[in-house]
Amino acid sequence: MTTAETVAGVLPELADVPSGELRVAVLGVGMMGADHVARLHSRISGARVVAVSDAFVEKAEQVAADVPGCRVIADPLAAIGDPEVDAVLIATPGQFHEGQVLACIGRGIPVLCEKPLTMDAASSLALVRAEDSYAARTGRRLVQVGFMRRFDPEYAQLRTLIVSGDIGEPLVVHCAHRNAAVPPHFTSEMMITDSVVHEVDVARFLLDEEIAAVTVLRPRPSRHAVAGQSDPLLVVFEMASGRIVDVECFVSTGVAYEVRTEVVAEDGSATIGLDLGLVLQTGGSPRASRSTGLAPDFRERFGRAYDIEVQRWVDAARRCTIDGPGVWDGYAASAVCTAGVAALRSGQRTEVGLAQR
Ligand code: ISE
Repeated sequence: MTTAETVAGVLPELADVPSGELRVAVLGVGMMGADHVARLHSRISGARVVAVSDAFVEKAEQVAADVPGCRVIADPLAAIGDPEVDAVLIATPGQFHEGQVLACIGRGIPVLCEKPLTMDAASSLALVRAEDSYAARTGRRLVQVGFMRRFDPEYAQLRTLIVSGDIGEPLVVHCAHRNAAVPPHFTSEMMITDSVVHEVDVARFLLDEEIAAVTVLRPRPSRHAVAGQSDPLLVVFEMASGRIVDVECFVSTGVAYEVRTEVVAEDGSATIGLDLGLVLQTGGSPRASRSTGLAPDFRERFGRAYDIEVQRWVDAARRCTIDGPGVWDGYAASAVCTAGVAALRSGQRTEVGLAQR
């Protein structure tokens, strides 16, 4: 059987595509979107970028010029509606995600949406409801959310270790999320919605339960912090079962991109993100592989995770499904961030009100 026949048997939209490749439109070609275009073009199999869209048309033209056959479609909704587009990767600013994801659900095509799913819990819930109603009619899920850390080999190894029970019941998780620098428009609220949002997903992914309440502490700000910003922040998640996850979010360290996670469990602890591989401490001596240096930014630190994420999304889209965090995970993260922003502003412990599924 040729690839085209295999795929045509599964995803009806690909029946007319001679190569059987998934024809992807990438919306938003800033730093992350341009990185995804390059990834899809050069490292991912079974897909090709046929259209790009960006508010800055010149930028879109520049990116399209490197991809043979790629068109610039200025209006993102027109790109979603284009009959030669089978799937969409959204990397536009968060405020545009709701309408764009809704349009993909409306057309019944798979979408990988970069985080955050939307800017608040209510709009994310609207997407959950829209996809649920599509799934009830067709049995298909369409929306995958770009929490790439789930695809990072170290995070995957850490989760496997927890699930194995070898370190016993996890009790506390310590996360450090440090960026060397952020742009001047980056507010304290964005530290929650743009940075800590990854730790929200990590906490839910590693511990397999929801976050019940959030508290945000503001230590004395660094003199390097963007004016008016509380940097660093200390964010505490109370998990539904009573475990605690603490997150130090510090986005103007001037050092490097450092994302670390330590799980402290009843019979040992394990740490990732030290550039040492997974470091396990269980009564014997710590075990670690050798260090190779710190990554300057998230594209380098999580490059492999992004490659795995996008390849698995393409493979799944060709089989009419998703393979990774879905719309509920995006909604849960939005709900925690909405509570987190309220906690940041009020200084009070804030409960997360999750809707019923
Ligand atoms: C950025 O948007 C990301 O998603 C990075 O992974 C995160 O570490 C950074 O803080 C965010 O600004």
